[in-house]
Amino acid sequence: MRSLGYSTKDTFALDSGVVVGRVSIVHGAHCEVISCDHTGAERTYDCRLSPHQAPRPVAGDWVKLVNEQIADVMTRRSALRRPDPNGRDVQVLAANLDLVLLVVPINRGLNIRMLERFAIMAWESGAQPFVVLTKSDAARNVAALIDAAALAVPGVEILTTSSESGEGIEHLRTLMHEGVTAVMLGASGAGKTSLLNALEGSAELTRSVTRRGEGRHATTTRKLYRLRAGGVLLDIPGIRLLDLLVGQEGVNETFADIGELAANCRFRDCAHRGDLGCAVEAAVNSGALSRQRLESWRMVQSELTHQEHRRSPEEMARGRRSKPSPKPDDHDPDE
Ligand SMILES: Nc1nc2c(ncn2[C@@H]2O[C@H](COP(=O)(O)OP(=O)(O)O)[C@@H](O)[C@H]2O)c(=O)[nH]1
Ligand SMILES: [Mg+2]
Ligand SMILES: [Zn+2]
Repeated sequence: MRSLGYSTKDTFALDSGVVVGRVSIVHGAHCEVISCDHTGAERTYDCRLSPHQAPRPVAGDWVKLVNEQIADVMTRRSALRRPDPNGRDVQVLAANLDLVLLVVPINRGLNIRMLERFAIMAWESGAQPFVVLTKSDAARNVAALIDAAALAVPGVEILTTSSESGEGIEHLRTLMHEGVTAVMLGASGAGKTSLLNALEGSAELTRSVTRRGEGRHATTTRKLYRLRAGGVLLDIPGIRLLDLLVGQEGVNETFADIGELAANCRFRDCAHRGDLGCAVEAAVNSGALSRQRLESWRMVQSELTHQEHRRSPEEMARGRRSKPSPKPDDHDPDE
């Protein structure tokens, strides 16, 4: 079970006589479950998904098998979510994660806004975010970009990597030890597959996708890779800014610097928008906080309101009557 990422953080007990497995891929109405018995012998099951199955299993889920079918989905200790296509519901991308790698390239500068949003989504998942700035070999002013990233996601560790030079790869490997389940959150083209190949020391994974011409298919399935370092990596599709789910907790964590300043605002419900005695705006005026940072926070806050409205039709109708809802930013330079 350890080889599948079972960790001390998983709360379910491994009773004898009960077959427990981990979901590796979901495709349509089927999913693949890998189980492992006390001797360490593995077995893969092809399970049918019943439309009544709630919650719907996703990659990373631990499930109980009865008669080779899923009888129960174990309580998730963390889950990465995004809005579903209609924007009203949320879709779970991967479950039971320990580490969310925010994979952002720096060969053409750093997309701060993307980094902030990935961090919000990661914090919301309940797993630990970790920033991986990729393509450092092709980047300029790396030190300045690291500083900018540190301001954008306070308290989150940052690593620069290059799949070309090998920089940071060994460090990454040490994070992905046995019992760790990780996921890479990044736009397509960010260097995720190259990173995985660098970690594993093979070009196997990229090749198999192109050779069989399954590029499109491969991005819609979810996979579970057992890494040589001992951990498990769940593959999710490349994420676009549009796909990001914004939540208040994730915003608070990601903008902890603004939260700290806000404690000194005169009014507890200060909107930091020309309010009397606003400590956040005072910090911008004194240069202690960048104006861009406050702008990011404002944008994310209005997106949060917008997403909440979309999930509640009555609220949305009410919002339409009074004022137009702010539009989320749907610009994604990588797509
Ligand atoms: N210079 C440089 N290019 C990279 C690096 N990693 C990936 N690339 C290039 O970036 C492109 C996208 O990489 P890929 O791993 O497929 O990104 P993915 O879509 O996130 O899986 C490819 O052309 C890679 O060759 C790197 O460390 N340095
Ligand atoms: Mg890829
Ligand atoms: Zn204020």
